[in-house]
Amino acid sequence: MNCPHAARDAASNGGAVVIDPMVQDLDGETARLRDAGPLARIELLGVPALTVTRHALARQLLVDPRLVKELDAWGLWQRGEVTHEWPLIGMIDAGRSMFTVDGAEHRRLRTKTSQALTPRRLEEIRPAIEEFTGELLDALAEQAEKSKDGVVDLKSVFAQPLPMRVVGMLMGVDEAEHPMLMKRYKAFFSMLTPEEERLALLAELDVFYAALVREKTARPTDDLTSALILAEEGGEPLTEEEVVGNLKAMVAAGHETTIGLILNAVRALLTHPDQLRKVLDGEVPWEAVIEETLRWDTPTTHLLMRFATEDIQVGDAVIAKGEGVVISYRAIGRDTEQHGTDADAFDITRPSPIRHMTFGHGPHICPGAALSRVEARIALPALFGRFPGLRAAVADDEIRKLPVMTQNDMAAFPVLLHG
Ligand code: STR
Repeated sequence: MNCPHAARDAASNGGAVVIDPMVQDLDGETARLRDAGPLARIELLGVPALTVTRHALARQLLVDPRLVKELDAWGLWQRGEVTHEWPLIGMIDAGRSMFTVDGAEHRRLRTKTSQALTPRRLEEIRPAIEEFTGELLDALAEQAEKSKDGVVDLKSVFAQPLPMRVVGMLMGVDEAEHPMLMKRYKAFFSMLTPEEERLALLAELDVFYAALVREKTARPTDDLTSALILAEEGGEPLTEEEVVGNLKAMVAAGHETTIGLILNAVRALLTHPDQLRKVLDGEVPWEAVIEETLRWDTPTTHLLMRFATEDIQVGDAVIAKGEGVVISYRAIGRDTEQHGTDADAFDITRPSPIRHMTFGHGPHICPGAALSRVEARIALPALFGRFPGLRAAVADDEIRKLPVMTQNDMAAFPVLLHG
């Protein structure tokens, strides 16, 4: 690799937007990306890529079969200019699963998971999600009681454990393992984690998931992991590697992204009290809060990565064969061509339905979309119902993002439960 971790300025890299690993100014960076055009040049820790910053272009490229997930199609990887030393490689080289494969094989890997996550099937687990929510609201009250100033971290006590419990239940991961998993994923996503440590923790996770898959093979239960193992009549069963790949994709995606949805919605409502009033008065449905949060403050900032298998003409520009293409969902949510000149404003009264693209588009569209909506639809009204005086314990500009390049992660969200 040329100049791996050096943050070069725009002048020395042909005007590419350098993505800040410390995430010091997410709104500024989102605006710069949008201003850099529909297909912007970016630099990710010294590695050049293109990124899509417009809704319409993403809609087109996300169904283009010339863009593939297969890492071996990446020119920089073929030439050894990107290696496992690049801190973001784990976002792409995540094992064989529905996240990393295209075409007919992708359908084979994905079908069972998407069937298990339809709104109808999710009705069956709604009572369990409500129960987890109630328990975690109790935990919030307890923690606030214990702290001398009444301040409690809404992230670590509520928004983080809830999605972990839900995806854990769905996939059959024992509750005793949840703290271990949350700790490892936190380190995986953080740019401050030393590279050896990141590689070691991924290896440990692989050992853990492989053991779980073997256990479920020996003693299947009624979770999705067991369903993925069991051969379909007439169909080609998934290999152990494929089940492990899907399992880890589900756990990583299922808990990481929904934390952001819940926290960003609470933050947006607390900083827009007039809109919170409308929701609590029943004038605007919770669904509108959820969809507007998904558009305005996307849990995923950038999704890595697809590769061009041939030259692709895009307007006057060309995505050259072998180039890497990122999808910048946060910029896409703020696309003025799609959402109007006030795209930067949080407004739950926008004409419905809000056509955002936060769950992606095309064959890889998020299979967990309905699940995350159910979780947020339960968690948000329950939280504000139990603590109507909920407010932030720090000024909004004191809320820090974690040093995570691809995800929109708050470090913590200190709140007071009673206004
Ligand atoms: C994290 C590391 C891992 O072991 C497996 C995966 C595959 C699924 C990925 C996940 C990753 C990172 C977060 C992703 C998720 C799919 C959806 C989620 C990209 C690489 C989003 O942020 C949209």
